[in-house]
Amino acid sequence: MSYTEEVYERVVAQNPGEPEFHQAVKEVLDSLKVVIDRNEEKYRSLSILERLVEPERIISFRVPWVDDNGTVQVNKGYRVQFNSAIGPYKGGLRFHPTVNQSILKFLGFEQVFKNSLTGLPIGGGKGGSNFNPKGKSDREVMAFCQSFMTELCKYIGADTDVPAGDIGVGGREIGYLFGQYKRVRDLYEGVLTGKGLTYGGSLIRTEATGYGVVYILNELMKDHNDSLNGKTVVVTGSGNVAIYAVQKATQLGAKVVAMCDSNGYIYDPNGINLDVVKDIKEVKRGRIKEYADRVEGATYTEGVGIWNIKCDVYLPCATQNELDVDGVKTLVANGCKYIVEGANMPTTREATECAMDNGILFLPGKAANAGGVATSALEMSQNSQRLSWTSEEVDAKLHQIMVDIYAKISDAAKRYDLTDNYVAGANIAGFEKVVDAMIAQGIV
Ligand code: NDP
Ligand code: 2IT
Repeated sequence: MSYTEEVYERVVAQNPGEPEFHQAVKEVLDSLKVVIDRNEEKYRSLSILERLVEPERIISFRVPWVDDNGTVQVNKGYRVQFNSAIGPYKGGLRFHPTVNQSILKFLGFEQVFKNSLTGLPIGGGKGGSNFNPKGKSDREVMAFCQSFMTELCKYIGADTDVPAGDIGVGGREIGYLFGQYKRVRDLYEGVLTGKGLTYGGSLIRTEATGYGVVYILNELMKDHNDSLNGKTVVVTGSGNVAIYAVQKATQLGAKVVAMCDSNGYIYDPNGINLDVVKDIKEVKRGRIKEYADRVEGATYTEGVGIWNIKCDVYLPCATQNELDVDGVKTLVANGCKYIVEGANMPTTREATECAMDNGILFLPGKAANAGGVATSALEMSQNSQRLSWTSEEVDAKLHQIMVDIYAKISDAAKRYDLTDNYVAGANIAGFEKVVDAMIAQGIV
């Protein structure tokens, strides 16, 4: 059995009941086999892979808070501090009822390679809670965030671990979390990113993940003598990543015709009116269904199946494993040529292979959505300098980072005779920097 297979079996045996974590580890280890095989003895002697798949630390805690009826609620809170070889732990917080240790370990593991690809000095981490912010009052969200941070603040800091947003955690939540950190620790520091612009946030951080997805898509298309201009695009989700992917794709001449949330999807043959989506989602915190009531010619379909809409480019920007083999087969049959992951691991393993086998050009989330965390790292730099940069400066840096990531993953794939396999390219290029730093720092 190869070293990568041995370590995968060990992960499955030692982390029972964590299917998402197993899935993320398997994809990375399968890609790394070609790299490990060339130097197996060295990596084995240092137990590099065993260390890579074991989080440095997992913090798990109780989060009690009082709801608007005066009832005491209790949620689970976590922070997975996965790997600090190249910098302080960095990664988002997810508040969603499905959050558990498996999901946060998969996200933390992916984050290690993603953060490495950005070229910036950030290690990998992830955290969150099974708290469901949907339908909660602002006061309830604040009470939850304050309780969550009262415990989490013992383990984070501007040079230790810097959380940010993810599903269910946006500007409102980051504000409440930052306020409580400052109050308890008495430190005004860049301990969180995605902050509001009046208290240390960076311009373009809100837009960064979605913009980055489209910037790297643009590089991929240029490299294949194609362009976004005139293309039909489907974007899944209607949260932070989806909204700004739609905005940038539209600016670059594409027509985005569909978006969704967890209840259903909208189709607008005239091209999505993003002002309406922003009002529904960012202002009213409503459902995507309302779009069809407000925009003439648009339709709403309850349930899954957004992949049935014909498109040239498909950008899954909602959640893990949202796109399966049947979805990909339909996309292929309808002539789709590009899948670029805005979400983390939105495509199942089988669906990813099916897409690549059918000639779809496929960019994995750890490369394609890295613009968010990269801009978080730019927020950290600005906080350290106690300065803030203009939106043009931040956007130009973000754009260059995405261009560089495309070059890195494309080059890594070519070096191993895997041209156009950007899944392997991203895993290999991400690994190379982390492993070099781990070896240099000894057995820690
Ligand atoms: P948001 O909470 O802003 O939005 C999530 C969106 O996805 C919502 O529209 C939500 O719908 C939808 N969604 C969630 N679950 C499902 C489901 N099972 N089926 C269909 N739609 C679903 O989160 P973000 O936009 O921040 O995150 C989206 C993805 O991008 C996640 O995978 C996240 O990890 C990843 N990501 C985020 C980054 C960031 O900077 N925010 C950076 C890099 C990656 P509903 O309202 O119905 O729940
Ligand atoms: O998955 C991700 O990269 C994020 N949710 C953003 C993390 C960050 O620290 O900005």
